[in-house]
Amino acid sequence: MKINLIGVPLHLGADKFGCNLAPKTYREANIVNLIESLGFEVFDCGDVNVLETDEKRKYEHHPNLKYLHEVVDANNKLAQKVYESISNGNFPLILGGDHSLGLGSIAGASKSIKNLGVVWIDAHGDINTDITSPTGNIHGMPLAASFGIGHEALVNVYENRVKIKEENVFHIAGRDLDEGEVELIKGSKGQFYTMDKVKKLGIKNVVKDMLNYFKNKVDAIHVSFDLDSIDSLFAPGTGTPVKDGLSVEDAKYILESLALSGMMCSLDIVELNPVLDKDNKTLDIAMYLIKNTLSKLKYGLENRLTA
Ligand code: 4U7
Ligand code: MN
Ligand code: MN
Ligand code: MN
Repeated sequence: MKINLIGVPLHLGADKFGCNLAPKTYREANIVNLIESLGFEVFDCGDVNVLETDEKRKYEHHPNLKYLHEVVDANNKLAQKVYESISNGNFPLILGGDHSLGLGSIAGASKSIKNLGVVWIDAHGDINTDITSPTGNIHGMPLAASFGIGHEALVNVYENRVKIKEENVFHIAGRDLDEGEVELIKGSKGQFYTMDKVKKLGIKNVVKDMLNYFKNKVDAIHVSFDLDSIDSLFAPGTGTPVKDGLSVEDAKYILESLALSGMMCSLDIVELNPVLDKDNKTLDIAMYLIKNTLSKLKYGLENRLTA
């Protein structure tokens, strides 16, 4: 098994310049060496090609889905790379870029894995639709679209099918949810462990619940980690920072536990905005989390093979 790096220099889903520079920032910080030093073979698949566009064309395709065509195009390309990586027996590490890329990652992973689980770690719900979104930014919609809710252009990214079951979603660290999102969560079959709930239960119990929930339920798990899940005090370098979030050690524990479970098949690290990242604080956290998570992946594979 190799680690496949896939960069996604996309910011159109966030409508804010900066996170498109993140893949380059990770490479300049020697992410390849870091992963190789853990004993992995790394193959860098390079960056997904993002179409050029300009501000004037933001609403060209839909009044409340900014840059719809460009975001869908990037996700179609990403999905194919993720699909190829997993079906070749490798592990894709997707470096964002804005979180609209979750659409493509999940589309690709769910083509290889029949019954895919998704852990979405995020201050935000990312379950808006073109109808509920207060911003029109597609990075606030990918999770809903992946379980079949929202505009058909997003639901049908890459392939015309619903990608995951709503009950296969486990969301952690929500604390900035829009009205429409709160309504959706109320009737949802997914699991939503908001920050309030995390504080009440403690991170160990959250992880215990998560692993129990997925046991005998899914074939593998795609993990989508939005750096804004971490408290903005520690990780200020994201486009939409929110305070009162996870500590770095909480985030590390969640990710390491998933790696050790042997169920994790792919990982997104998204929303690093190098332009806003004072003293590389958020970059350093991202690198630390990637290092510790992947270092547990080997043990996870052994767990899977001997299970
Ligand atoms: B991210 C927001 F309104 N909910 O939909 C929206 F607050 O991928 C923010 O989690 C979405 O960073 C943030 O635009 C998307 C807003
Ligand atoms: Mn066009
Ligand atoms: Mn997000
Ligand atoms: Mn977020």
